[in-house]
Amino acid sequence: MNAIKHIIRTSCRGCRGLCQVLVHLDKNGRVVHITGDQESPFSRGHICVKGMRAADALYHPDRITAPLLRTKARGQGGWERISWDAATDLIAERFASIRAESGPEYIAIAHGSGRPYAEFADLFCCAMGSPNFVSPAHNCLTPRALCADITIGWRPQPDLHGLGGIMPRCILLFGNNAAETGGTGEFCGKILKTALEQTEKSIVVDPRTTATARESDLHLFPRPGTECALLLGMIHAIIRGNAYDKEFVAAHCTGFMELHGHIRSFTPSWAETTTGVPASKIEEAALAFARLRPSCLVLGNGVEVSVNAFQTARAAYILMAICGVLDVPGGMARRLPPANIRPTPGLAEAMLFLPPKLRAKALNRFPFCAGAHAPTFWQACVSGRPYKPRAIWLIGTNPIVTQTRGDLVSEALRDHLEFVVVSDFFMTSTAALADLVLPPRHWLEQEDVGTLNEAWYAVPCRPIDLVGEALDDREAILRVAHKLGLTEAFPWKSWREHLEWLLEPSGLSFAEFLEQSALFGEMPYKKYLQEGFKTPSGKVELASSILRAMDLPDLPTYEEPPLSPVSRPDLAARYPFIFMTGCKTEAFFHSEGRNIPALRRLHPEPLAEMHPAAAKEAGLSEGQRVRISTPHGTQEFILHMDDRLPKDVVHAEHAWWFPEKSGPSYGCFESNANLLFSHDHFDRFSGAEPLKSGLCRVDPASGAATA
Ligand SMILES: Nc1nc2c(c(=O)[nH]1)N[C@H]1C(S)=C(S)[C@@H](COP(=O)(O)OP(=O)(O)OC[C@H]3O[C@@H](n4cnc5c(=O)[nH]c(N)nc54)[C@H](O)[C@@H]3O)O[C@H]1N2
Ligand SMILES: Nc1nc2c(c(=O)[nH]1)N[C@H]1C(S)=C(S)[C@@H](COP(=O)(O)OP(=O)(O)OC[C@H]3O[C@@H](n4cnc5c(=O)[nH]c(N)nc54)[C@H](O)[C@@H]3O)O[C@H]1N2
Ligand code: SF4
Ligand SMILES: [Mo]
Repeated sequence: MNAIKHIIRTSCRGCRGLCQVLVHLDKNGRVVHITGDQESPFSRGHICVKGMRAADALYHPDRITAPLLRTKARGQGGWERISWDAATDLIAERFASIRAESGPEYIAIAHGSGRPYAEFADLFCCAMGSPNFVSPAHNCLTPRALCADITIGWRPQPDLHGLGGIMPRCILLFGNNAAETGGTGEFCGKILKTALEQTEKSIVVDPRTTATARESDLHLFPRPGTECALLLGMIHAIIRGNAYDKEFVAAHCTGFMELHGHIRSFTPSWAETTTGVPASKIEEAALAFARLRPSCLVLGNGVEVSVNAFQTARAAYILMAICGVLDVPGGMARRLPPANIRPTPGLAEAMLFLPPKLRAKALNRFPFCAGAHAPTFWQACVSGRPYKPRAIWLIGTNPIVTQTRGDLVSEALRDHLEFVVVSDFFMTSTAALADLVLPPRHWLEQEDVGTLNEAWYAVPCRPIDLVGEALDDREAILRVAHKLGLTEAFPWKSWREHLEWLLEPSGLSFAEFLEQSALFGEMPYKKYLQEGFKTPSGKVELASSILRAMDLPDLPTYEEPPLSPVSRPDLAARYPFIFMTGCKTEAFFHSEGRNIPALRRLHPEPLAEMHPAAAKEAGLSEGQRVRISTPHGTQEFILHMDDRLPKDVVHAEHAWWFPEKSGPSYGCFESNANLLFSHDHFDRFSGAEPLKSGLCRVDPASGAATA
């Protein structure tokens, strides 16, 4: 093993988290290994296998190291290396001519999940005048974030760090497996585990028995997709049990009387009928949450990919509010970022570049979905209705496998869009259909002021090593923006200059910032006593005036999933299992990691999981290749027995492709869970898709039907 010559502290960006890590280098400055930083107040030594193996992607032999221009027909391979200057010239020229000929909305920018370049990508899109920024946001974080904005005026974070000197007495994990995923908030798995060890009552609401569920004090197994009903039953139990915080409700909430009337019929017994969770357990969970204050509720992606995404979040925020846990120590905190650094301009600032007449051109039909709605966007590319986008720059996303109807996405990229640019480390199924592929810097190559959604700290990200001509995504965006004359939105000459601008109020240069371990925000609680809540009434709106003004129901109701044994008994006869997809696994970040041998060994095949008893009944055995069919398609997976699942539920992993197979598809149409959904069903508020509550059947891959 190589001798370690240096250790450099930096911050991992291998998922939506931001763990502080130590990178161990040899005498040539090459990364030898990466460990967790025990001194980090945020991640306290945590590191996952993706973080540990990050250098395997950095130095991967297949990594794209220079801009590549297509020389043959789309998808036929044949790439020519070109300079960054030529590449950025080409993008600027094509975008400028399409904007002049057709209008800015004909150009789209797509990005992936929670990436540090997302703000720059949105800003660039809006600055060009296009409302069509495309992302997984409709299925990830945005439904609950926009719901928090209209209900509370800010986005509550579970106070698992106990910054006010008090830890939560009750933690309710709701469709969230953050011990393995880190979730989408400002805490990592280790912080959650520590908080769970200290709490008096841990409650997990999850159809699967995750490791956290197994160790919890109370585990509720709702039928997938029904958790909004569960929350309504809990609110009923709390109000009927007189366990709500009357003082907080009287002083700081509107609409309690309407809620009181609305909730009357949503008894725990009603919720039992819908969710399958015994009424007594619903009451136990509700009363524990209300009485063991401070308590916190951690929402997750399990309840967000649902036609109830927005209403589930509404019910969850109402529950927090009536229990008086908003912005109290150990409850649901409102974080303030460090006051002495400027925030990177976010979506709100980006939208200032879009006058209402351009906003209205977004390929989006949902009121609580920002930018374009991804499925609507891909449909428009193929159908030309209401118009046909002409160009797209996809930055760090692989929608052929991560979004529904990859067949449509692929058709749009291959046959319809006139100009396709992809920024990615590797030649993915999506990148293989591009005209131009750009190599971004990996987090081990980036310099940054690292922050997260609603976090109260900023940590240094130091460049460790650089491979080939990789360029930071944000530097690439800046260069194209400047060539298009977008200097009002992008006044910084370079990415480094932007970082210096962020830090200016602190008096620190970027070099000086790198000497710090972190910058902290203050953490005063109960800020609403001075500031109120940023809603139209200045209070928490249990009944929402914004929804009422939009002619939408102002109190949450439950909608049965469109494909369920209840809504479609006719289909359930042929598709007897409830179908969940995309519970995240530790080794992979969505579609990433399949080409990293150390990660792939941990998880070599695309798995479909079912209970051993159900498999036995169907005559299926462990490791067998099976066909999963839904009314929309059939894909193949390897069967894995999982006694953590209910007998009537099947789970299939999402985002599989096979980099070892030949391009351009790299096997992306073989085990692609997202080909098993249609574009017929969406949450009518946010446009979220029911990816964790469908119907399916399972057959052996070779022939006869068994299920
Ligand atoms: N290792 C790894 N970490 C990741 C990611 C990754 O791909 N890999 N992705 C990141 C991203 S972008 C996100 S959004 C987060 C998501 O992280 P989480 O919020 O933890 O989301 P999931 O893993 O999708 O699902 C969480 C849990 O919800 C449960 N669930 C599924 N359906 C239902 C339901 O109908 N009701 C209820 N109550 N529960 C349900 C699942 O069984 C699962 O255990 O993870 C982030 N972290
Ligand atoms: N069926 C089903 N589908 C789902 C989900 C589900 O639960 N079920 N979950 C959904 C969720 S929550 C999300 S967030 C989406 C994620 O969907 P995507 O964002 O499309 O997923 P990723 O696999 O993270 O795409 C990342 C690509 O970006 C590249 N990349 C990584 N870092 C960078 C970088 O810094 N710069 C650039 N330029 N490229 C980079 C990687 O190599 C990879 O090819 O998937 C969704 N899809
Ligand atoms: S949890 Fe995320 S941020 Fe932390 S080490 Fe793993 S990949 Fe990196
Ligand atoms: Mo996500």
